[in-house]
Amino acid sequence: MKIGLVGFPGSGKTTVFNALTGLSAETGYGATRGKTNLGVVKVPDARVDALAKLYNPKKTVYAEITFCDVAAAATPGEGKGLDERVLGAMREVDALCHVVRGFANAAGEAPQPLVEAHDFEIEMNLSDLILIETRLERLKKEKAKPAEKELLEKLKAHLDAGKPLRSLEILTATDLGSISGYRFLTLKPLMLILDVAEADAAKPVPPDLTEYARKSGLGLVVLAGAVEMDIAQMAPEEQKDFVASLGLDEPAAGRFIRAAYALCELISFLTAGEDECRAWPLRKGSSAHKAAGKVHSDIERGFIRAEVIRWEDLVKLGSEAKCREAGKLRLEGKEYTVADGDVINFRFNV
Ligand SMILES: Nc1nc2c(ncn2[C@@H]2O[C@H](COP(=O)(O)OP(=O)(O)OP(=O)(O)O)[C@@H](O)[C@H]2O)c(=O)[nH]1
Ligand SMILES: [Mg+2]
Repeated sequence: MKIGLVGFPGSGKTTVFNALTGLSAETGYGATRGKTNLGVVKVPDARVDALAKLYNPKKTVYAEITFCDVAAAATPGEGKGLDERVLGAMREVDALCHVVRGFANAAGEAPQPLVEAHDFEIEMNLSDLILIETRLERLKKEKAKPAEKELLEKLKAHLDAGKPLRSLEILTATDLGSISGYRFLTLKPLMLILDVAEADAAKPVPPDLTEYARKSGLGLVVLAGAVEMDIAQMAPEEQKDFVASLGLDEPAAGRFIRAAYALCELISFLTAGEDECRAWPLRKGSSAHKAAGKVHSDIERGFIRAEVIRWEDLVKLGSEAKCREAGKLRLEGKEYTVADGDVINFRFNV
């Protein structure tokens, strides 16, 4: 899963990228011009921590996602818009996190988060519209594919009304399949990240931005990018003390990473034992059979049963045997829909 950090030039994308990944890509307005930074991050997971405490395993493995700091516009001073190359790079990712500037920049410009969030949505909307119009022009000449034409006309009307495609509820799975090749920006899951100055980290989010996010059904995370970037550079022990001194339980980056993970419609199922405690990413709504395939193709092929325990029960009762005694271990078949936080032991035969 690749999640794009996107936004207007100088909005704080690379700063947030560093805060999330602990890397030190060059920041500063224009520093990322022509470059794309990539970083893999572990998804913090208290359930994995709790299981690892119980089993003391040789290996502890967290789920991972990739963040991509999508390069800013091509030339400095070109204005605030997004160029084709940036829009193209945005099409490559699975979900978008829009980094909105919430701090006064070096030029002394006050932040205008609501304007920025809205303008960015318009840029994406226009970009999708242009794709559709180009395609419709071609279809007109070909005089074929009436179904595709009809569908694209519907999408166009929705975009013309200023609405993102993700809010078009009439799309069926078949529709979505047939348009997946376009990689429409306004169809991708989207979340807002407001990058604020340190002094504003604990202040309430501007109500107009909260309202905008609520109305558009978008997640919203507030994060003091510059401080979080410093935190990410610290040794773990130092990090803990510093975060506590700010009055937080954990770095905001952790909260954000989990939100981005959920944005991609991913859940985690867990496996636990003396060898390894591990979180496995799985698309929400997937079957136990599919989950088995994540662990190993042999397990998928020879699937017999999934032994499922809720992680809370396992941690509370202390062992699989105790869970079995207490009736907290369930036997599930191939079709069982895996839930977030299920600890699964697959029985298989090859
Ligand atoms: N005060 C303050 N400054 C910040 C914060 N986040 C970023 N900045 C500053 O804003 C400038 C731009 O930040 P970047 O993270 O490089 O922004 P960007 O979106 O990657 O910029 P481009 O790649 O040019 O589009 C840098 O000088 C940062 O130090 C913040 O939370 N507070
Ligand atoms: Mg940058």
